[in-house]
Amino acid sequence: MNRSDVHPDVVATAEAIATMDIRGAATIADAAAGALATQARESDADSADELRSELQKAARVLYETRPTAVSLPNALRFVMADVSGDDVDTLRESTVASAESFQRDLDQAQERLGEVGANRLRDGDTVMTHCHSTDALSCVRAALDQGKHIEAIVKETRPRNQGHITAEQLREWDVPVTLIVDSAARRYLNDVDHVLVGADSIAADGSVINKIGTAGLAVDARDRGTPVMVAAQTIKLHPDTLTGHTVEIEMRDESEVISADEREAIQGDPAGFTVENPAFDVTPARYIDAIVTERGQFPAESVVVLMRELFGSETSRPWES
Ligand code: RUB
Repeated sequence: MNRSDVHPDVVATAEAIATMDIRGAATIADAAAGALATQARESDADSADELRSELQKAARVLYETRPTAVSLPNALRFVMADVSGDDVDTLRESTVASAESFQRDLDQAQERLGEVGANRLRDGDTVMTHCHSTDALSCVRAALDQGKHIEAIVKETRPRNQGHITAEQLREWDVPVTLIVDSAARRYLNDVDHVLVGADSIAADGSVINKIGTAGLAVDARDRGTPVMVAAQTIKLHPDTLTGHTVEIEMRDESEVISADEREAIQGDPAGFTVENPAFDVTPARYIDAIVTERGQFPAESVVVLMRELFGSETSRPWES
């Protein structure tokens, strides 16, 4: 594909998503919508057809960054679905308006799901978090706004330590935080009232795809009798799973796990060893107590109904010609 038709700011956004300077499913969706608006606003296309082709190329560059969070393709779908115009200016304005309206809806959905999730949290509860999820934190924020005292045990989330971002945000809100290494989670599950995580994608069978380590945490939580709550806007529902597709799990570079120097130091035999770095895992529906969305709270097994209602059986792929 010729990337020269794609605005440099869009390419920069795509690179920031790929390198995780922009990360987290909702934030990625917001950035992708903003990038499509930039492409429309800054384009010097002479015709609507030319601008349409540029938008498709921009969507492709964004789509190809990270494979697991469905909020990215869903953002491209939602923005492009509301775009129309026979002349270039009308098309430009409608793209910008559609992207801005999508971004507004995203913010409102997060606020609304926070209120729903907060109703599950009681005054004095402790939550255990994994990774950094703005949807999950929205539930804590709303509970605090309701005047509840909430404490948190925060898993650091190797290899990229997104738990540190969660700890920082919670401390800004004056929430007492205990930071633990991932392998200490089971030890502390008796001390918490909820496991609270976000989602990158939710499949039609109710399984939740989230940061690697979520599935093991959920199994341990069930063993300990601690409820697992997933906070996820409906943009995390993966419509392709309605027709049997599975969700691709992103494999990331080994340098996130071990540096070249460390590898050198322990590589005794010439064949060396393999490093695997899957970024996400799949938690089956049976380990999840509730999925909290802006449309209310659902048992994981029933999200398929919501998915059909919101997406139907056919989904568009605006990044393809
Ligand atoms: C982030 C992650 C988050 C979800 C939900 O992974 O797994 O739990 O994306 O986040 P990464 P949000 O750091 O690899 O992007 O609720 O903010 O959408």
